[in-house]
Order: sequence, then C-alpha cells, then structure tokens
Amino acid sequence: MEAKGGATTAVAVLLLLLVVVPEACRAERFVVGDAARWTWGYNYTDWVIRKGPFFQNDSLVFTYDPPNATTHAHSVYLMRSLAEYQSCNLKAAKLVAGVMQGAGSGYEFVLKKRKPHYFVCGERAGLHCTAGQMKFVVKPKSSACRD
Ligand SMILES: *[C@@H]1O[C@H](CO)[C@@H](O)[C@H](O)[C@H]1NC(C)=O
Ligand SMILES: *[C@@H]1O[C@H](CO)[C@@H](O)[C@H](O)[C@H]1NC(C)=O
Ligand SMILES: *[C@@H]1O[C@H](CO)[C@@H](O)[C@H](O)[C@H]1NC(C)=O
Ligand SMILES: [Cu+2]
Repeated sequence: MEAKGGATTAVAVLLLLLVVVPEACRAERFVVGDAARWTWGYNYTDWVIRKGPFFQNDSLVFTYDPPNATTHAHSVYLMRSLAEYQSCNLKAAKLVAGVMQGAGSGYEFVLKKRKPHYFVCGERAGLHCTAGQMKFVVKPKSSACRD
C-alpha cells in the first residue's frame, strides 16, 4: 500500500514537472516602461534592473504615440558600441523603429542575440537620449531551457 502511494506521488510529481517546465522556457514579452511606455524622462535603466534578467528570444515592445502638434516624436535606435551609447552619439546608430512605428500595439523587438543591445531614442539629435534619459542596455542570457 505504501509502495503504491509512493508510485502515485512519483507520477504526480512527474506530471507536475511536465506541466511546469515548458512554462519556464517560454520567451516573455515586455512592454518597455510598462504604463509609462517609451517617453521622455523615465528611468529605463531602473526599469531594466527591476524587470531583468532578460533571456534570449524574449521580446521588448516599444509603444509611443505618433507625433502631432502637441506631442513629441520618439523613435528607437540601436547603438553600435558602449562608447556611442554613453555619449548618445547617433552617427553610426541603426534605426530600429521610426516615429510612426510605436503606434497601436507598438513595435516588437525580439532579443535574438546574446550580446549587449544599446537602445536609445534618436530624436532631437540625441537630446532625448541625454537629457531625456531615453536609453537602456539589455544583455539577454542564454535561454533557461538550456541550463
Ligand atoms: C536611474 O536608475 C539607476 C538604477 O536604479 C540609478 O543608478 C540612476 O541614478 C537613476 N538615474 C537618475 C537620473 O535618477
Ligand atoms: C496628440 O496626440 C495625443 C496622444 O495620442 C492626443 O491625446 C492628442 O489629443 C493629440 N492632439 C492633437 C491636436 O491631435
Ligand atoms: C530562439 O528562437 C529561434 C527561432 O524561433 C530558435 O531557433 C532558437 O532555438 C531559440 N533560442 C533559444 C535559446 O530559445
Ligand atoms: Cu524620445
């Protein structure tokens, strides 16, 4: 009777693992800034610390309104190096999402590579990156599935 109970428990644990493990491997989707979205003056470095770690194949969703007479434009660029990120020098930056692309459900960027990603807003020749603090670094870890 006791052995049978043990076997039943083992089967129950196995079933639980089968249900729980694939869940832990699934890539997650993060709205950058949460309710604040992608905007001037929010501390995205702090957001990354609170939300991380990020894993390969997780995605970041940038949402921001298209510009009009009363609102400012935003955009998303990737810097090529830490030095360019720190100085907000956009000369060699790669455009990821233009001023219209954050509308609606936003622009989704999948973190495919396990390298540092230096995200910045490219508006006003770097002013949104410097004074506006619209910048953050994410370095995805290898997927939890492979650990
Ligand atoms: C933003 O948050 C980071 C991490 O918490 C902190 O080190 C930094 O001083 C903050 N920046 C400002 C301007 O408050
Ligand atoms: C500009 O966009 C904002 C945010 O989408 C909206 O609340 C506002 O009504 C718009 N203003 C004009 C003049 O269209
Ligand atoms: C990420 O997704 C790609 C394409 O779906 C897949 O080939 C790759 O194995 C995934 N990598 C990880 C670490 O999950
Ligand atoms: Cu901006």
